[in-house]
Amino acid sequence: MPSVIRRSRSAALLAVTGMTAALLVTAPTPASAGPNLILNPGFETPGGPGNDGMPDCWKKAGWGNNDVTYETVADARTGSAAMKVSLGRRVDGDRKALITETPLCSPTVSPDRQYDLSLWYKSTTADVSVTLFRHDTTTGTWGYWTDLRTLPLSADYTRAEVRTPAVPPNTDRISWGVSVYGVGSVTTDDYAMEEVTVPTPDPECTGTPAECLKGRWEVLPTRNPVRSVHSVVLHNGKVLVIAGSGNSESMFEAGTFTSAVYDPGPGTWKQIPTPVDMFCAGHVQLQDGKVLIMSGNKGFPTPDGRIGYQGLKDSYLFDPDTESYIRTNDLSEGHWYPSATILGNGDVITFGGLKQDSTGNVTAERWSAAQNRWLPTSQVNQTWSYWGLYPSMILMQDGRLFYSGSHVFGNGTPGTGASIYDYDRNTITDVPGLQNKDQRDQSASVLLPPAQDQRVLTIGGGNNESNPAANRLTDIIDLKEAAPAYRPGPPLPQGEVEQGGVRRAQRGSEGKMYISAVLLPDGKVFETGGALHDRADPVFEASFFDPVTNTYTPDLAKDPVPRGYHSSSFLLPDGRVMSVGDNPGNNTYNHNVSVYTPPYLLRGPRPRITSVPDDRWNYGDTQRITVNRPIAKAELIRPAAVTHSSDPNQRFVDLPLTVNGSTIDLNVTSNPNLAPPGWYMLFAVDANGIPSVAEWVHLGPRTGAARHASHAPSAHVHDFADQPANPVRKRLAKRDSVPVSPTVTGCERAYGAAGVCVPTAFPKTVRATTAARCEWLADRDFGRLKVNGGRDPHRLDRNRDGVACGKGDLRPH
Ligand SMILES: [Cu+2]
Repeated sequence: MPSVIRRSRSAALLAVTGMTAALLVTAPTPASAGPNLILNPGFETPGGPGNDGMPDCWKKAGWGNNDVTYETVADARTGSAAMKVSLGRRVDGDRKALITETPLCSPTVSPDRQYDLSLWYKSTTADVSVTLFRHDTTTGTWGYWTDLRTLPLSADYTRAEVRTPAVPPNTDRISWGVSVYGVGSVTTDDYAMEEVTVPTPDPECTGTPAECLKGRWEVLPTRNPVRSVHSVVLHNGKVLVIAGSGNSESMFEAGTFTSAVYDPGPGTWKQIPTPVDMFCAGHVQLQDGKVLIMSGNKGFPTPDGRIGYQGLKDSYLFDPDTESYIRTNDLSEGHWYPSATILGNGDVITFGGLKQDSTGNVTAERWSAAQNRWLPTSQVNQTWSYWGLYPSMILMQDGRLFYSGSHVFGNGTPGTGASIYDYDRNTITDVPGLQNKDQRDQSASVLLPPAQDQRVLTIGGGNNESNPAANRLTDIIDLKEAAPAYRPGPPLPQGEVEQGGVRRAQRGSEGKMYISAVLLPDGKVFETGGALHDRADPVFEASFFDPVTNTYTPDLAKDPVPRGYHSSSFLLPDGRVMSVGDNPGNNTYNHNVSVYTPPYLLRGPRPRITSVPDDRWNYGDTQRITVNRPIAKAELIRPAAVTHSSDPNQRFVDLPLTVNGSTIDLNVTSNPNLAPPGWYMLFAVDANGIPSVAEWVHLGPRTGAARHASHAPSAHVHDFADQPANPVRKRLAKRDSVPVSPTVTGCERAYGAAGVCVPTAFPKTVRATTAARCEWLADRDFGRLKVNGGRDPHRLDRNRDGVACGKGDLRPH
């Protein structure tokens, strides 16, 4: 049963038949798609002199080392002309007939709208994709936008159709064509492009009016049984939380290491035997759904302040089926606070952190998916660079890594604070524009939806050593640019800060560190939690960032539980967001768990995915699902594996649609770097932004390891970040490590047990007197603080009785 949209499109195509001039066809049903926005859609109008032999409003395009011929042929589906693009010899690159990028020829579009594109084709190669370009109104230039789908081999004319994602901001026109990147030919005819209007029921508020605007929080009746620092959403919908010692020296000494699995269905927790102190390890989901955990805590800092935290070399897999840990081979060195990024072939790359002796680790580690083990250092490309702690390394669509500048503790890296690392060439290039790079400690960075747009947002941060008020800076970078640079975004909205039990509105440039940023199925980013200072002064504020408009929606409902250091928030498969943890300077831990219901779940019935016949997907697939009512988009969201505001693998991969009523064909990217192999949540979302409950699908080759991503032919990776503004960084000589101050954690070890964190620097607003400092500590429930090692750098033990802030210390001296 054809839908309204279907009918009007067939009508438009019928009307194209026999046309000989650039034409506009009006759809018969205004409730549905509009006119065909393509001029000369069937190549019937020849181009003038100077159009390089191409039909009117079409041009030759492409790049690379290959032999191409363009022919206007009589072998048309309708009319008397079609376009044949043939690739002979090919080393690299692609060729296409592209809509001429002039105001006359290229279709006008509006940001946030979606468009249905279609054409007829026959082919002798399967290395063919529909490629889009966009005209940016801020730069006045054309650039690559996205590849929407691949076209299967077809000897006879067949119709290909695909729905675009929402048009990005600052876009007024687009151009598109069929890219050929394999040897063979593709003949195309009868292009069409129509604006999408998806009929959806009027949303009806099922909560209070305020809830329908701002969403609502609930604090769960059950509490988190462990002092968890790490949260991983498993492919069975359960949540693994890992504490290890949970930053408790006494638990460390007792060898009490914990983790737990939460089952959102019954709302139950199960404790999991935990072999080592995985406190401040790294973690990432592998392609088979197991969680790879690397490093952890080998030892707490010594009381004399000479040695800081020490990193384990141990590594484990967590198996969601058996809910147990399996030991792997060791890392070559310890990495307390490592990064962990999964690559397009399923390998994992890890940088940074502290070694077994508490020095800074300069060795990169690589987990081989094929060998199921960590590779020896000699088999891993090394730059001997120190990337700091939890450096946020995001996989780019061409396989390079973008270091966003988000990190944990202290200053940013030397240079601009952000860079691109090319593993294959083993080069690092600084990227400019990150604001205040030395105050991005525990900022949050996310690859914005959709991943195909290759834009990264970095929010807030502070500096736990100098301890300024955390900032509200926002930086956005478009990695598709030839010379990408961060540009300032809108300031983070402000909320209320609680200081020593007193709440007040934030002011001036006050923002947050310890921010959680969660990608939602409607394509927005939910940011929540955070604090103003080093492990102190929680900020109650939450907002949405919309990547289409580049704006925040401020003043959402606020998590009633403070969520500062060692907190995390993550998307559940039902579309809600769960938040756990808070570990302030006095080293208490908040075991309350809260769950946010976004407004999209309070606006009437949700669309439902009624069938997913195949849950094992491969790259370049077209996968058919059915839904119970019209949807506007669908996507894959990689489940969270988050700690310390950092989840560089979090991504939202758009699935361009081919819609036929309630049957939807999903066009899966052919590029593993856009969606590394593994389990994903599949959401279907209606035009009101209401998502379905997720279905779990596995993306990746059905057997064995993924073919090496860089060897997969790809239409469009050539013009990404290939003309960087900065030169490649000078190679460093081989070295063992870099010195890292034991105070990197922002804690003065002269006071209290390890894990307790008297700040190395008090906030600027605290006067430099014993009384003011002791009052600040008392207001934050630090309790009795022993003075360690006879040092008293903050002058808190004036009477030298070995206890800070005692009565005798506060009397005038
Ligand atoms: Cu930590």
